[in-house]
Order: sequence, then structure tokens, then C-alpha cells
Amino acid sequence: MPGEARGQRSWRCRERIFDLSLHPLVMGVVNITPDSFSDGGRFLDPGAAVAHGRRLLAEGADLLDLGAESTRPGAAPVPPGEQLRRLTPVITALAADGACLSVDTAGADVAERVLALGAHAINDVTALGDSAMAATVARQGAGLVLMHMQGTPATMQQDPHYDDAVREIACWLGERAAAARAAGVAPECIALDPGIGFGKTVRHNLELIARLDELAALGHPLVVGASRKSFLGKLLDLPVEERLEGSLVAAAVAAFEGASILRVHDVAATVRASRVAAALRAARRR
Ligand code: HH2
Repeated sequence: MPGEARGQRSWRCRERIFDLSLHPLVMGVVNITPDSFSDGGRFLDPGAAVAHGRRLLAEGADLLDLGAESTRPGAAPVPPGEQLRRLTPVITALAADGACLSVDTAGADVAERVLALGAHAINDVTALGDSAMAATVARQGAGLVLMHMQGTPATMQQDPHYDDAVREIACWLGERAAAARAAGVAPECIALDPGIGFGKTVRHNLELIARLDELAALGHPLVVGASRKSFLGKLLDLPVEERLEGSLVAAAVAAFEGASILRVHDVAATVRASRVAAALRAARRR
């Protein structure tokens, strides 16, 4: 589709309305988990998680994505009570600072509680796998990220298959967005994510980033989370702690192709790289 035919130019998360017309938002990841693939255990302590969140905000993050359950291949599910035990002190402290907070959870009960604590958005990697999620988000006018995954974290990397990954994922995301709207979520609150690394081969991930512009026709802001992921490690034959440059190129290309929200671990570097990519994109459209 032509570069001009863009989706929404803003994203609403309760009272926050983000202008997406200048450059992509940078969403800094705070994993309050013992087992996340790149930083598991580093921020499980609430004080460490709050300090890390504040550091990412100081580096230029527009919002934070707080997660209490790893979704890496084979990760064990975390019961709602334990997710809330990990999230509550961190949300309370960062919300008091005035930070904009997204919470990475697939459970409507967890969503209900974290929105009551002051979170602004829910990042649902199951795209409404819990049938109560859409109504819960709609009641608060919260932001909602709907992400594509083929299979579940336990099975997703066992021989993922698509005839045309970009077209099939675009079609599926369009259906999930329609389901969210039908359940009362305001269109301006919905963002869509192709789910880099979630039931995809290296080639599928590359195609999704390089052809991201094809998802713009869905009419919702696009989220891309390529940061430190294993397709970069496979391409470069590098461990997770040496994937910064690969992550920056992936983020920059995604921004050039129309991503509106970049979900990343390395905020300062991504802010710089994505500003240049956004300027290049603007130059292309003139
Ligand atoms: N990736 C991860 C987790 N949540 N949410 C969205 N919307 N998009 C993503 O690409 C995405 C996501 C995996 O990264 P991370 O949170 O660092 O790891 P883990 O799931 O092991 O905690």
C-alpha cells in the first residue's frame, strides 16, 4: 500500500493521547521475572525494577511495559496472584512518578487489578485469549496491544509454518482488532503487533519487519518488538548480550516501514536510531 495511507496518527491510553505523527514511541521493557530470555532475574526485586523503569524513562522511554510472566519458548505460566504480587509495588511507585505504564499480561483478572492501580495500557500477547479481556480494557478506556502468536509459548517454535506470513498475520490481526472493537474497545485505543519471534522462523521475522508497511492498511498503530531476539542471534551467531546493533537495525527498519511503537530493552540507543529512521521515512514521503 502507498506510504501515505497510514493508520491512526495517535494512540489513546486512558487520559494519555500519544501523537504518533513525528516519530515512533519507545516502549521500555521492565521484566519483573526470574526467567525472561534476556534479563531474567535482574529486576525481580521491586526496588530494582522501579530503578530500572526510572532509568529507562530518563533515557527517553515514552512508556514502560511491565511484565511479570516470561513468554520465552517453554516458559512456565505464572498464576495471576503471583503476577500481581510482582507488579503491584512497581506500578504503585512508577504511577506515582507520573509514568505511562503498559502491563504485559493475558489475564483479564490481572488487567482489571493493574488498571485499578493506575496502569494505562494492557499488552496482550494472546490477543484476547481471555474472553473477558476486551470488556475489562474497554471499561477503563485503556490502551490495548493485540499481538500475533502461532501456537503457545510451549509449542510456538516447533516448526512454525505459513504460506505467506505477512498476509496471514495481517488478516488475523484485522480479525482480532474487529473483535476488540465489537467488544467495546475504542478504535483509537487499539495497537497491533505481528509478534516477532512468536511462532516464526528467522525468515518469517525478517519478512514481517521488511514488509511492515503492508500491515498499515489495518488502520491501527503498529508495535514491533525485535529487541535482542533469537533471530538476531541466529543471523549474527551472537549471544543475547551482544545483540544491540542487530536490535537497532531491526528497530530502525521497522520505524522506516511504519512502526509507531518500538518495544525495546535498550532505550537510549533506540531513541537515537529511531529518530533518524523517522526522519528518513519523512524524507521518503515528501
Ligand atoms: N515480546 C516479548 C514479550 N512481550 N509483547 C509484544 N506486544 N510484542 C513483543 O514482541 C513481545 C511482547 C518477549 O520479550 P521479553 O519480554 O524481553 O522476554 P520474556 O517474554 O522472556 O520476558
